[in-house]
Amino acid sequence: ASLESAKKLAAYKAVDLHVQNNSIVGVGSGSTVVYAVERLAERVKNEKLNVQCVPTSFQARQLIIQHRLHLTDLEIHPRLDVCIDGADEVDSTLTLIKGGGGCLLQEKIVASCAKELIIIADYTKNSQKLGEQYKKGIPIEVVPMAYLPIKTQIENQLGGTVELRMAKAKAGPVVTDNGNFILDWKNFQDYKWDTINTKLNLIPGVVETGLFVNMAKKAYFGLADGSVKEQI
Ligand code: DER
Repeated sequence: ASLESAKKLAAYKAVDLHVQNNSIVGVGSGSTVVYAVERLAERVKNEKLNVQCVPTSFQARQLIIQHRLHLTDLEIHPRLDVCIDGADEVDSTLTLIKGGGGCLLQEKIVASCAKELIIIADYTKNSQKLGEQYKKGIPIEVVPMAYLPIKTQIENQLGGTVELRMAKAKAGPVVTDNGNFILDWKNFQDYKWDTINTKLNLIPGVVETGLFVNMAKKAYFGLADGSVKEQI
């Protein structure tokens, strides 16, 4: 199966198993989630489901609106039944790297409000340890004025190299949906990720990290042979 069909398999399985009538659903960001929104819209139409969706980015918001799904937010629904989202890498303990698409802040907030975070991904995200397959670094959202001292502090305290994420379709750095910059921390060694997540979040100017520790309840990986592997 192609990478895209692997993504679709995982997305459909997650929507079919974790969404029911009256579900309040957190919609993640990225390319895999597109298939989940497609399946959600199909099920809402065919089964006349009452589902409301909380977006995790401008992209997710557009997907919800384009598929005529009911848009809501955390002010109306501070508690969600499920959040379905992608990941850049998943390790053997279900610790995630997220933020490859630059949407980690709202993703982590919405995921934290959901009873269960369900991850959908293709087989290239399924690793034993973080950094095995995903080589673009751990994303860290930072307040723009502080990016350089934060970069220096991470490199001095934790090693590796930290790069300011530059935009492709715009001159200068990537600016997130929240008006912040993204740093990508590469060549990191194997760490206790909950400790690292806390250390990083304590650095003044760090808004959030792409380390999702002890958050995911389950991950569905679409495999090359057309099957879906579940990891809990
Ligand atoms: O940026 C993000 O956190 C996305 O969810 C990313 O981790 C997964 O994006 P993909 O489904 O396009 O690989």
